[in-house]
Amino acid sequence: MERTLILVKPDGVQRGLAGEIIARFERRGLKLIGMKFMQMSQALAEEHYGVHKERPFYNSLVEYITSGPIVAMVWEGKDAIAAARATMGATNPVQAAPGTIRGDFGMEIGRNLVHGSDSQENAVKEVNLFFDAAELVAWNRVTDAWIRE
Ligand code: D4T
Repeated sequence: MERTLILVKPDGVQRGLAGEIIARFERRGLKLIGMKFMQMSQALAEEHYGVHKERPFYNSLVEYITSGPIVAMVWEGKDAIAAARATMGATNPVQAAPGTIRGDFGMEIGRNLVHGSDSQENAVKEVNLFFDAAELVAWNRVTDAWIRE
């Protein structure tokens, strides 16, 4: 079972799309095990996007992600990382397929609405960066038998 960190970025919240975005992961069959509404500090943003520090878009990326509240979530499931990224669509919304979050709601890479972990290693790091263990909830979902074989 994998876990992935998903963020509804500030544009998603400001545009009133948080519920719509959350619903897409929920109805896909991923299981929500942690969620908080928060504003990212400069320090948290710099750590989260540390891998992009030398890239030309780094400063605008940090400015964007700290510019307003976000919804941070942990979703769990078999192949959760790949499933969530497929639901999100390509990083650049212009290239994202219709039916994906970015393909349905986005126009620019710098306003791409959601973040999702891109590997198991990064998922573990990112979940730990945003959540304490006590903030994650282990629960039985009664519909699991109809979602997983
Ligand atoms: P995130 O991390 O936001 O889920 O995006 P991805 O995992 O899909 O894409 P990424 O790590 O390659 O990029 C991180 C973040 O930087 C923005 N970005 C990226 C940008 O503004 N300009 C660019 O040229 C690139 C490559 C978008 C996502």
